[in-house]
Amino acid sequence: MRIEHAEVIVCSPGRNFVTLKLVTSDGVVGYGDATLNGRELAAASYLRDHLAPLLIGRDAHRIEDTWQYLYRGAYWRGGPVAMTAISAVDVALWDIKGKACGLPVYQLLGGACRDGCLAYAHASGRDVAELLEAVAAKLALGYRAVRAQAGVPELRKVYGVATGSEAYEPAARGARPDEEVWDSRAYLRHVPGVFAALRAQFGPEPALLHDVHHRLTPLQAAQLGRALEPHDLFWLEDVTPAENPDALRLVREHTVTPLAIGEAFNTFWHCRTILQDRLVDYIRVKPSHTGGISHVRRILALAELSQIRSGCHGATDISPVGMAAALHVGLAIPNFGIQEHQRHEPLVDAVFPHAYRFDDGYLHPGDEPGLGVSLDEALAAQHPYVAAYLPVNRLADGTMHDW
Ligand code: GCO
Ligand code: MG
Repeated sequence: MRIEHAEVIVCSPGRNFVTLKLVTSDGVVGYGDATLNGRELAAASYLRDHLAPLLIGRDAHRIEDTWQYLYRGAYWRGGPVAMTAISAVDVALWDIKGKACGLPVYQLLGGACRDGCLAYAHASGRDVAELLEAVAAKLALGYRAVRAQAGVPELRKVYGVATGSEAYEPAARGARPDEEVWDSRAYLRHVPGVFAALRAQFGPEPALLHDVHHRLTPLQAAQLGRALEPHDLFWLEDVTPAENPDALRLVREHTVTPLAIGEAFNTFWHCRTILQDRLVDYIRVKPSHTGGISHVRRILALAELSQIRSGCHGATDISPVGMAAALHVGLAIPNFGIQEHQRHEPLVDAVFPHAYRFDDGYLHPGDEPGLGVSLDEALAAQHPYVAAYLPVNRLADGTMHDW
């Protein structure tokens, strides 16, 4: 079964997605997600101009060999653009293998280790009252775990907090990124009270998560972790900038609040120190940006040896193809932790009809052969690419800040 056709489809049904479509000599179609938020066209070009021509004529069943060929074969290894493109090829080949065998991908990965994947929803509010309502709404939908983000009184706008009645979307359409103003001290003063209010309202049972988006120094992160200890967080995410795992050592020494990191990692090499030294409790690598199902599976197998669990990134920029891939892995690994579930808008679900489903707090990938996701190409074509960016973050004096 040879790969006969490789095509990159960029569409924007409300937000941008890059999808790889592979077709084999037997007519089997496989999809992979190559969406790189705010840098979509770079990943599309890497795939279209550099990888697609290498795929034609290859044996579609040789998933691992193709991964090695694309990763080791390139002198310029790693990085988000290349790894997102390789991820899409890998995921599309697992989709094809599943369809060729008539089995859902999770069966090829060893079969289900659980009945469903615990999911966490997003809730946010410009103030605490609004956040309490948003969390109550997610619990009413059946979620047992909720990520809570709140506006900070001194700050006009905070990333991760919806500005109106609509769910927040990480990237905003426009030719340049929006600029937000950040103040770590104001944020640190505010957050512990937010979680005290959430526990007072909802009691000890719901799992509560919080995302810091890489904005603190190690000492500030340690202070926050400690201040949140009485409120029993499921995890505190991305407390310090992602590229420096050593920053987490100091955080770890001073707090027992569980930590998560990894949504911006693209190979095992970003994870090595963290896994070896057990610097976090949850690792957020996912098939879409971290080398596909093949590479994520390896990282998570190593994580298991350090009692670290998975917590796959599942924001709206992970397409339904990427979500399905994460769910097949999540169902099959022994050390699954939790799956982020920022729901897509109905138009996205219409462009990518899928078998995965949410029920009573858990996601299940479904039992269709392959990933169980398809692409309505005619509908996708009605929604062409629109430039959109994640915001940038400055301090009050104009200094650029991490996020
Ligand atoms: C999360 C996130 C997202 C990311 C976005 C980047 O869901 O945990 O941090 O909002 O910033 O997915 O592309
Ligand atoms: Mg995050």
